Amino acid sequence: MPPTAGSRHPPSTRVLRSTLATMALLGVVLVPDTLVAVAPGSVSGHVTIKRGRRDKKDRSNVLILVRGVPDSRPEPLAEPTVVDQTDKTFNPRLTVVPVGSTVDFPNNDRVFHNVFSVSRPATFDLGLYKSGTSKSVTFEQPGVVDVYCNIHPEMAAKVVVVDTEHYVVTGPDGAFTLDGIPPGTYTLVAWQAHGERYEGWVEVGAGKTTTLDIELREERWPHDRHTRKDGTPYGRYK
Ligand SMILES: [Cu+2]
Repeated sequence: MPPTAGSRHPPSTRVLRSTLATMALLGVVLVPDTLVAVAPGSVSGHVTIKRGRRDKKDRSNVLILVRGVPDSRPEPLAEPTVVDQTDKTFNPRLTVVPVGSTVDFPNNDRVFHNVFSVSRPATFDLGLYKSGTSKSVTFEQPGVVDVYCNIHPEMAAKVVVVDTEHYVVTGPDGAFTLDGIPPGTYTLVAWQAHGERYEGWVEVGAGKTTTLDIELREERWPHDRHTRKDGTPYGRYK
């Protein structure tokens, strides 16, 4: 006879076992909320960069990020970050921002510039603007955004928009540490503006640090050819 609703009979041992097995499969933990929090882990390591046969001394500007961490959407930067234009150069050439952040592009040069991008994550044209003025872009989509000037072909910068809070950009020593990652198996990406990238699994244990050394090969900067904002090649200019 099937049990009726409201039956006082406890479930059979077999039913209880299979329920527990299902809960285990679903990752349900039968402990009070205060005990559920699992100690986060870390990933740390070093990046080395090969240029030709040599190890590059400056190992900065490699973006390291961990993909696939649940609930890892970042907060936008509280204040805009700045990509300056001086001596017909963008400075810095690489900027990494969390999605939703704003970047200011002040013109501190003696000449006019026209900052634009035709990259899919952010297409914009700030138009010609003079020394001492500034324009801004808010980056809403993750991805790599190539920023150029429509007048000066040698002006090139990249804004990388990330949709995780688990990222860091290396300094000259190439060391990196990412803390506060919940235990799990994720994809770790090491990306540089020009050259090889690395992508591999990383296992993060509760309260543990996973170490990882990465070697990347660099290409020359800038190696990419680009057109003006309307798709035509740059002509001669004075
Ligand atoms: Cu320019």
